[in-house]
Amino acid sequence: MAKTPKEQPPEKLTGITITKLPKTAVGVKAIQSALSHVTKEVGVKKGIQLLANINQIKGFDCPGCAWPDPDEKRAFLAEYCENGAKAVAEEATKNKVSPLFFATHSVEELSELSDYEIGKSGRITHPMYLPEGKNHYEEISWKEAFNMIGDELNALENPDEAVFYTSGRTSNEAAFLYQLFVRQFGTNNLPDCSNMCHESSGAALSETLGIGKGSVTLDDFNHADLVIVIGQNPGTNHPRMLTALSETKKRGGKIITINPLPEVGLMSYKDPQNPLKWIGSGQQLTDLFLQVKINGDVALLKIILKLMKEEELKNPGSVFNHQFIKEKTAGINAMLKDLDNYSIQELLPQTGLSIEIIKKAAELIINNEKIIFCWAMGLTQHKNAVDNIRELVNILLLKGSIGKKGAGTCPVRGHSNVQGDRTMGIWEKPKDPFLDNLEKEFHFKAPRKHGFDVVNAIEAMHQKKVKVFFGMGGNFISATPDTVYTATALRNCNLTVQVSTKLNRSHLITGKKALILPCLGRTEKDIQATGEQFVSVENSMGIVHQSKGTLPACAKDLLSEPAIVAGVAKATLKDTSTDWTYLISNYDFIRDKIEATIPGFKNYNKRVRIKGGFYLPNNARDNNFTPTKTGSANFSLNTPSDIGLANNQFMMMTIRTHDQYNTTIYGLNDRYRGILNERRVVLMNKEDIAALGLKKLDLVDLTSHFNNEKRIAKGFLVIPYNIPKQCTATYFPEANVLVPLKNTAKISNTPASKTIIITIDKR
Ligand SMILES: Nc1nc2c(c(=O)[nH]1)N[C@H]1C(S)=C(S)[C@@H](COP(=O)(O)OP(=O)(O)OC[C@H]3O[C@@H](n4cnc5c(=O)[nH]c(N)nc54)[C@H](O)[C@@H]3O)O[C@H]1N2
Ligand SMILES: Nc1nc2c(c(=O)[nH]1)N[C@H]1C(S)=C(S)[C@@H](COP(=O)(O)OP(=O)(O)OC[C@H]3O[C@@H](n4cnc5c(=O)[nH]c(N)nc54)[C@H](O)[C@@H]3O)O[C@H]1N2
Ligand SMILES: [Mo]
Repeated sequence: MAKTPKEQPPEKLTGITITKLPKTAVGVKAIQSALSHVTKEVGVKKGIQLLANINQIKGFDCPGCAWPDPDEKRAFLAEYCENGAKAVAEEATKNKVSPLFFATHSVEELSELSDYEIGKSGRITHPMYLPEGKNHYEEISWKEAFNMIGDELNALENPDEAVFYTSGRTSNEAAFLYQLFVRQFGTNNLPDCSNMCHESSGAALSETLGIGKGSVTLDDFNHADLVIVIGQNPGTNHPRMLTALSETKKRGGKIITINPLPEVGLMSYKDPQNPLKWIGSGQQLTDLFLQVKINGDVALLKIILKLMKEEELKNPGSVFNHQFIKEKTAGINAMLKDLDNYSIQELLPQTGLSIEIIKKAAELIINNEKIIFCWAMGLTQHKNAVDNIRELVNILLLKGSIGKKGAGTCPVRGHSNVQGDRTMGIWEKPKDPFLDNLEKEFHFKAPRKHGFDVVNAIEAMHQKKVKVFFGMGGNFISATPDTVYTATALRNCNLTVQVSTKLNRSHLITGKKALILPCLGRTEKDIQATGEQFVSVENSMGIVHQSKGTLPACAKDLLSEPAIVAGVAKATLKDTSTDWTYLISNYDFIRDKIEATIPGFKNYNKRVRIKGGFYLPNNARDNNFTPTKTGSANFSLNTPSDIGLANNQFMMMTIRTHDQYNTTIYGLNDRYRGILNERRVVLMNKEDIAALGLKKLDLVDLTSHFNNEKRIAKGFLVIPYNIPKQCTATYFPEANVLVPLKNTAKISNTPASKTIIITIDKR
């Protein structure tokens, strides 16, 4: 009988080095670091070929993040970015995971490796099958694999007993076909990584502005007076955004940063596109840094709103944009009145800031009109995450800072096509008009009952209500909260299927039976019956454009994601009238169907071939808020955090290092934070360390507290760091075991992975 594989990386420490914090981000060091990753993974020649093709008009879309490319100017090394280069190197690696690899390594043995080591094993080359009770994957043919999935799905009592997860790299074409198959099969169980990511932004923005996406374009950064970057670390996670921020600065705009950590990338930066600037001290980006406490953002924004109101009462017309408010918005009086329910005195301790520095921020907001708010996971992964985002919308609405050049909302998306996947219908809560269109075009009855999101899917698997899990990309066990609980949930399934490029822990924590279906990556040529294909993706600013791989497939048995969906659909659906073989023979045919069912894609095949792609319609950008329930942009009432910490408790946020892509660990260095060769660390304030009687590099165990439940993660090194008191930081995914499944954001149900209450015990 096989032993149970480990759902978590081992506790093993790797030999930490602590360095001084670098003074600037990017510059020569970044180029060196990228080149070393690329040459290690793919060699010099292929490396240069790859780097020259990232984000070029005719190349592939960088799988690194969803930040847009400039419409016109692109340098030879494209929109060069260290972490983009690492993402590409990771996919194009020479290392292969072959049937022989699986024959010589048991699942249990592989699970003892760290996530870093698992990922470095390489690209999966053949479809693989793990039979019940066995500890080694075996090779299986595509036909047998598809039939097994079809049989298992058709044996369910109800289509709602299966869930179909998507990670955000899947192309528009693959995502559209996938949701079509899932809905023809009969369920809306389409959870996706968005549920753990920007779902809170979508919820807040739809309610207040009538569109779940951001409103700004890249060009708006050239016109903004003030950019506020809140809850985001672009130096690591969206490095190309630093170029846009630097443009804002060059044109005299100001930048406010709101973050518990002084992230190096936001503080100072050297333009990688301009070698003359690689030497010297770099450009200072942030003008005003507010080192807020974790989850103190609503309190902070509320104080700013109160200061704005106060000033407006003193000098009517000096702060608020009355014309905009009158013509375009609803609910201002209730919002202003609600501010009286809070006093600055009471709000201030939650922020950890002085009133003087908040006044400086308020002044910048009061004195400028073209304001952009940028944010990411620092706002979306809290219990009151939707409040965070609605509160910043309140500020923009008071100023009329939306729907005009140089102003608006900028939720910076994570995965490179996470926004496109949602546009294509990857959503557990589809709207009726979308389903109506699908029914009309494809002649079937679409399910109307809303499906499971990520958290509810885990719950349902745990309760054995769901028996088949299908993952289109991603790494479900490591990306989701509550690792131990989620592992039980996955193990309860009869069959788990992963469509993947690289080996990850989700291939090791499986249902009774498991399949791995290896697919082509972004960087690779996709050849179908009518020849070479390209796919399309939508970036964070709603531009749809082409992506075309340039490398030969890393193994001959790989299929594209659309071909895998077609294979599963044909093996599962008995009476489908959709011609799946025809649709995948030429992706233009899939795009024709997208055009027929989804608004904004008129002349898709023609426009996607235009250099740089095309913008999707965006009502907020056009200063039109009629799609909201009231027909106007809505002010909202929001509540600060209600979490109280006991004396010995700390707030913990789980964040990314500079050397990872979500659960893919590129390396062990967090260079910009000066922490090298170790991931099991807890960043703490010096005074807190002293108060606990601890010292630098002590080994501690972390316990999280939720309701009356406790979760433990063992073996972390204490790192003194510039972080507010009672705040701590650990890295995702090592700390996910501490994130309680039910500790989620109101409305969006996003796991609150940045507000975990912990206690810290010395070993
Ligand atoms: N290289 C690289 N690029 C990536 C990714 C990656 O892993 N690696 N992941 C991609 C994905 S899917 C996403 S969603 C994005 C993630 O991009 P980010 O959201 O930038 O990623 P996180 O590391 O989660 O960082 C959150 C930031 O918010 C701050 N923060 C945490 N809590 C709070 C709070 O309560 N208030 C405020 N104001 N700030 C807070 C943290 O200090 C940190 O700087 O990046 C995408 N791009
Ligand atoms: N504690 C904590 N948890 C978090 C977060 C956090 O900040 N803190 N962040 C959350 C966020 S924002 C997100 S988006 C999720 C991420 O959740 P996921 O998207 O599920 O995770 P990834 O690590 O991005 O997935 C990596 C795997 O995707 C596969 N892959 C890569 N490229 C392709 C491809 O082109 N096609 C296919 N089919 N597979 C591919 C590879 O096998 C790789 O191992 O994690 C969430 N979890
Ligand atoms: Mo994300």
